Amino acid sequence: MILIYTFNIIYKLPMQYNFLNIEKKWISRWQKSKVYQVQEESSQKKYYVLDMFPYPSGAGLHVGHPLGYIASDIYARYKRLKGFNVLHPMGYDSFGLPAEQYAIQTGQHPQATTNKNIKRYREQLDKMGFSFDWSREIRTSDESYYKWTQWIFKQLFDSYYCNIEDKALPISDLIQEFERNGNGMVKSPCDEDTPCFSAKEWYYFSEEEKENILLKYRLAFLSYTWVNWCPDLGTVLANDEVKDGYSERGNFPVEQKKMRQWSLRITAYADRLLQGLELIDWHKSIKEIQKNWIGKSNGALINFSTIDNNIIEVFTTRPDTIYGVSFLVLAPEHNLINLITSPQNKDKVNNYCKSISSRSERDRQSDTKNITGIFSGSYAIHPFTKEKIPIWIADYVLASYGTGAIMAVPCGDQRDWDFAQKYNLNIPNIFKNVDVSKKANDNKSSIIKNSDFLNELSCEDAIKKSILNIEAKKIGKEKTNFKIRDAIFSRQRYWGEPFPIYYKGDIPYIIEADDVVKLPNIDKYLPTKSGDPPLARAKKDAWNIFNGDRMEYNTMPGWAGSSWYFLRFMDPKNKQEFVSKKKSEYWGQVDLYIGGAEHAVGHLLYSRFWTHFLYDRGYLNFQEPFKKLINQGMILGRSNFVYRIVNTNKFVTFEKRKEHETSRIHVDIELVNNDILNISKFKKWRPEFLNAEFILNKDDQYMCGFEIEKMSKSKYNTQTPDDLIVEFGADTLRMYEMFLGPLEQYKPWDIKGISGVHNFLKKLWRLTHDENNKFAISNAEATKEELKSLHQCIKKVTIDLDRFSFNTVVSHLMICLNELIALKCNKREILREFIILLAPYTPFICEEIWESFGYNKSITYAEWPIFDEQYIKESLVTYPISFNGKMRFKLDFDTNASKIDIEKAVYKHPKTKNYIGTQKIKKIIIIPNKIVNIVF
Ligand code: ANZ
Repeated sequence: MILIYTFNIIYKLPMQYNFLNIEKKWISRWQKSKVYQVQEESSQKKYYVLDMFPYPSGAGLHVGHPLGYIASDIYARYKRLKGFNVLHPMGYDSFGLPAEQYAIQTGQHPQATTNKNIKRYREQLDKMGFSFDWSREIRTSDESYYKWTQWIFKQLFDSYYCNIEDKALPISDLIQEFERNGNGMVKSPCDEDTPCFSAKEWYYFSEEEKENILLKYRLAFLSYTWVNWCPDLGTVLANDEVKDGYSERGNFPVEQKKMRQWSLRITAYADRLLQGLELIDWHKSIKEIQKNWIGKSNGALINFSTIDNNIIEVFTTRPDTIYGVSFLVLAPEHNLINLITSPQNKDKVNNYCKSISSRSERDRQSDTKNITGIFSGSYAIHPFTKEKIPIWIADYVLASYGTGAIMAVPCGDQRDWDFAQKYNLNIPNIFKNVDVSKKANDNKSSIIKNSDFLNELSCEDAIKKSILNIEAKKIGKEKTNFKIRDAIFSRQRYWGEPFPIYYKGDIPYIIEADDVVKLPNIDKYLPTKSGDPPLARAKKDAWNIFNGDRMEYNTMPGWAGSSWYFLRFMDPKNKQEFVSKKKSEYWGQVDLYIGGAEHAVGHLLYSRFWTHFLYDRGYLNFQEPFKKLINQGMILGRSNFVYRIVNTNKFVTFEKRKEHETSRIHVDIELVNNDILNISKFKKWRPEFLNAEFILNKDDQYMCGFEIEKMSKSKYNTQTPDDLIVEFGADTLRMYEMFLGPLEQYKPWDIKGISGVHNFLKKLWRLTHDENNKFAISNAEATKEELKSLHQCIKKVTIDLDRFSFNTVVSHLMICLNELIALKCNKREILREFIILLAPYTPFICEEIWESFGYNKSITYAEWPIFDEQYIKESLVTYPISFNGKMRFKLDFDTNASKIDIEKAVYKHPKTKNYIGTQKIKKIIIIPNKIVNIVF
C-alpha cells in the first residue's frame, strides 16, 4: 500500500481515497478551530463520556489500548449529533512507578520521562481522530492538579464518620461532643484500641493525647498496621497490587511488616458502597467482585469460656450450627494463645506460630489444600451441651477477620471438615463419613438435628432464632462483619503526591496554607541509609513549605490522583476550588465510563468512596460517580516462541521440541513470518543469540510455536496503531477495531479483515467522486428504494448505538452502502444522511465529504438523521382474494391503492370470472391492506 501511494505521487496518477492527506488536514483543522471544546450550556442537555485515563508508559500505545477510546469516541460523537452537549476529556495518570524506576536507573528526573512519554501518547491519540476536548487536559503529577488531591486528603483528615447520621462530618463536631460528653455516646467507626473517656478526662488530656485520640476517628489516619512490604520495590503495596504473594508490577516477593502508615477509613462506607451498587448500571460480574471485596456477613459473636475461665469470642455466620461445634480454632496471631496454651505445648505452639508469620493472609486464604494447625493443649466448654471441646490453632483462621477465632463445625464448613479429617478430630456422630459440608449452605438447617428448637425451620429463621437464644443466654450478640479493610495510603516512593502534613514529635498536623506542597527535588530517588523514604533526602529548603520538626516523607499511592480526576475535568482550570458547585451540578455523574475490568476493586471502589465522601461534606450533589460502566474486553496478541535446549545456546524447531529438555522463550513477532523464524534477524536481536545454533525441521526451517495471550510489550506480540495508520488510515483502523467483535469480549488481534473495512471506505470515496477524483454527487430526487435502504440503516444504527452494540453497526453501514452502490445512488439527499451515520466511526473521511457537500461547519455538530417509518413500509401489499369467504388466489397492490382501483383490478382478473361464472355479485368487501371478499 505504501508502495502504491508513493507510485501514485511520483507518476501523478489520479489519487483515489488519499486518507493520509485527508487525516493530516483534519487533525490540524480540528485543532485550530477547537471544534471539540465544550462549555457549560444550560439550554442544552449534557452527556459525559469518559475513558479511564492512561498511565503514559514508555512503550506507547498498542492496538489494544485504543479499543475503549474508539468506542467512547464513537459514542461521544453520536451524542453530539443527537444534540447533547458532550464532555469528552482526556488526561494522564502521570504519577507512578515505572518513571521512578527509570529515574533510579538513569538519574533522570521522573518528570522528564513522564513529559516525553506524554508527548508520544498525545501524538498517537491525535492520529486516531479522537474528539477529546484537550483544553481540559489534566495530569495528576501537575502541581495545579495535586494541590487539590492534597486538599481532598485534608478534608478526609478533617472528618469522621457519624453512624447516626450515616455520613462524614467535620471533626470539630466530634471535638465538641468530646468536650460535652466524652466519647461514651459516640457511634462512629474508630480504631479498635480507642479508650473510653469522659468529658472531664478529655479536658485534662494533653494536646498529644487529644491528637492521638482524634487520629483514631479521622477518615485519614495514622496507625500501625500489617502491610504488604515489597523490599525490592522498597514500598508498601495495596492488597489489589499483590498477586499470590508477589507484586503485580515487577513480580517481586511481598512480605508482611508492621509499619506506621496513613490509611483511609473506607470501611466506614462499606454499607453505602454496597447499597450504591443497586443504583448504577454496571455489569453484574463487576458488581459481584465489589460485593465480595466488601464482603458483608451477618452473624453473631459468641463467647466460649475455657476451662480456666478465659473467654474466647468467635464470629460465626451460622449460629444455628452451634450444636455441631466440636472444637475451637484461633488464628496463630491471636493474643489469647499465650494465656491458654498448656505448658507442655508451649514450645511447639510458639514454633508453629512463628512459622506462619511469614505467610501473608492472602496466601493462607487461597491455599485451602494445605491447611495446618496445632493443638493448644487446652479446652473450652460448649455453652449448650457443656461438653469439653479442644482448642486448636490453625493457619486457615485469619487474625484480621471477625474476632480471629472460630467455632468449628466440621459437618457444616468445608475447611473445618478438612481440618477435622486431617487431625482426626471429633466429627459429631450423626454426620460421620457423610460429606455434609455443603448442607450448611442450602436453605435448610436440617444438619442440626440435636437442636430441637431449630428443627424444621428455614436456614434464615433458624439463624434468627438462635441469635435470640444466644442473646437471652447472654453468651453473645448479633454482629455484622465486613471483609473490606481500611485502605493503606502511604507509599515509600518519590514520584507521587506529597502529603500536606508535618510533624511535631510523633503527631501529624495538617499544613493549613492554601498552597500546594510541592514535590521537592532530591539527589537520588532511593531510600535513605536508615531506610526512610526518598523524600527524607530533601533538604529543608528544598520544600516550598516546611513546618514543624519534619515533613511527611511518604507520598500518596497511585490511586490518589485517579480517585477524583473525573471531577476535575468539569472545571480543570479552577484555582479556587477542586470543582465549582455550578459545574459539578451541570455535568453531574459520568454518563458512560469505559475502561478495563482490572480496576474492579481498586480504582472503581476508591473513586466511589471519594465521591460519597465529597457528597457528605456538601461539595457534590451526587454520590455515585459512574452511572453506566462498560468494561472493554482485551485485544489479545498472537505470541511466538522459540525452544532453547536447557543450559545450551541451541534452539530446536517446534516439531522436535519434545525430543529435548527445552525452555520456551518469547520471540518478537517482527522476527517471524507465518511462524517461520528469520534466523539472521533473530541472531541480531540480542547479543546472547549471536552465536545461537539451530536444529531445523525437514524443510530446513525453524518453526516457532504460538499462543494467543494478552497483548503486551513484555510478550513481544504487540502491534502498534502507527504502522496501520500509515498503511490504511485511522478511519479504517477505528472501524476495524469495532468490527472485530462485541466491545466487552476478549478477542485475538487479527489483521486479515482490515482490508475489507478499508475497501468499504474506498467504495464510499468512489461513489462520491468521479474518475478525476472530483467530488461528484447528484441532486436528483431519491427513489423509494434508496430511501428505504437509508431509513433501514438509520433505524438499525440508532438502535444498536443506543445499546452499545458497536460491532453490529459496522455491518449495517456496509449493507446500506452496498445497496446504494447497487442502486447506483450518489444522490445528495441520501448520502448526506449516510455520511452523518458513518461520521462517529470514520470522522476524517466523513468530514472531508461533508466539506465537499459545501458545509463550512464541522459534521460534528450536524443533526442525527430521523428515522421515518413510512420509507421502510413495504410498497406492495398482498391481498388474499376470497369468494364467499373462501380464499382462492392472491393479488399484489400498492399500499396506497384506492378501493376503486382494487375493485376494478379484481373484477378484471380472469380467475374472478371462473369463480363467479354467471352468478350476480352482491357486494365486494375491501379491508385496506388486508383482504378482498366477493359475496355473490
Ligand atoms: C461456624 C460455621 C458453620 C461457619 C458453618 C460457617 C459455616 P464469611 O461468610 O466469609 O463471613 N470464620 C469466622 N472468622 C474467621 C476467621 N478469622 N478466619 C477464617 N474463618 C473465619 O464467613 C464467616 C464464617 O467463616 C464463620 O461462620 C466462621 O465459620 C468462619 F456451617 O462459624 B462459621
